[in-house]
Amino acid sequence: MKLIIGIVSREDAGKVTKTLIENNFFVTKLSSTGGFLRGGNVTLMTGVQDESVSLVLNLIKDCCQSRKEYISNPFINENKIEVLDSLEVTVGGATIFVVDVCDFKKV
Ligand code: 2BA
Repeated sequence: MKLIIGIVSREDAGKVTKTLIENNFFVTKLSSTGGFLRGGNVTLMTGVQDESVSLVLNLIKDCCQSRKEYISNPFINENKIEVLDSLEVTVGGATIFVVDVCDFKKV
């Protein structure tokens, strides 16, 4: 068994969750925050049998778009606030970890 941990944008999370449920997978949604952009994203956890991993990865991939985001970080230095030039980063589709599960129980 594997635990698939997918970090997706908030815009894509609803579609990913709906698709996984429609395909009879269990999913848990956690609100999360990206360390770099410090913006909200969503972390999805799905426990699946090994043979379903590639299907789940494809379902997530099909629902997630990569998009450009911009940050203009206020930089605070000796009580002066300067706004750095806006920085463009490409975010996603999805960042996915596939982890071995050594035990799984529902009690
Ligand atoms: P954030 O940390 O907010 O990162 C958003 C985007 O900023 C990243 O998109 C990447 O394009 C850029 N970025 C992040 N860290 C950077 C750095 N140190 N230098 C330059 N650019 C950087 P994605 O790679 O698609 O990541 C989207 C979100 O997935 C991340 O949001 C983070 O929440 C998560 N993530 C990505 N890689 C991860 C990893 N190795 N471990 C844990 N979480 C990860």
